[in-house]
Amino acid sequence: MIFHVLTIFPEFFAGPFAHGVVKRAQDAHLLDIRIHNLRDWAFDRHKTVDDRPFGGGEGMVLKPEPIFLAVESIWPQRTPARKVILLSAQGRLFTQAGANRLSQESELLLICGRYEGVDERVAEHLADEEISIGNYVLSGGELAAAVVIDATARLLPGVLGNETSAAFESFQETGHGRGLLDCPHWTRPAEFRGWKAPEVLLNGNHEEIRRFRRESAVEKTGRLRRDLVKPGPQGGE
Ligand code: 9D3
Repeated sequence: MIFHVLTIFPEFFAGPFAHGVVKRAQDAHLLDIRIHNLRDWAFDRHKTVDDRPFGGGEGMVLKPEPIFLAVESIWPQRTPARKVILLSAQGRLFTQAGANRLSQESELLLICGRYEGVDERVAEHLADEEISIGNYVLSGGELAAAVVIDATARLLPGVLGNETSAAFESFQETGHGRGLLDCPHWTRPAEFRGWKAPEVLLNGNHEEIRRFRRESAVEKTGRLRRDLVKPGPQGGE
């Protein structure tokens, strides 16, 4: 899978993709991440990519011209298989289902918003989708792009050893049932600073272990993620 990333901070991406699963996927040629500097498509003396918002107000807005030119030069032929995604705070919420869907694509171009936002003509006439990674304010789309790429890349066949996507379905949710958090985990030492790992996990009774894991997943989901158990008002923090 190929990811293009359009950004005014190309250096930002040296870190997030240089380690772990995403690094290995690139080394194995299962994943190719191409970073593009938006300023390469700004042709005035100062390589201007932003301007003041019409109607007044705080901050600056990314101009449409460099963004359209960049996408049209990265993809001179726009096919339905080449989807453009705008990362913005106003986008549709990115979820695991969204990662699954994107992992079926062969080539994506992610546009990272910055400043107060991006000229709306990009969302209306260039991007196929507008995505946000959560209900909090970031200072730009770069961290969001790294999140989307990480969550999507680890689903690609071969990346985690999930060779067939069918076999991987059962991998996605733990065996504890859909919509629950994963169960808590412990490792050695069996006792650390007086805190003991649950005895049941040490006794080798796999039926009991399965029941304990399911119950602890249900308990923790209810305590930390009531929203996954039942809808309704509940403060996040
Ligand atoms: C509430 C007025 N503005 C904040 C002072 C709106 C705003 C503009 C620009 C909020 C965020 C941003 C920059 N954020 C992104 O580009 C962004 C983002 C995010 O802020 N949250 C979650 N996902 C994303 S994806 C891109």
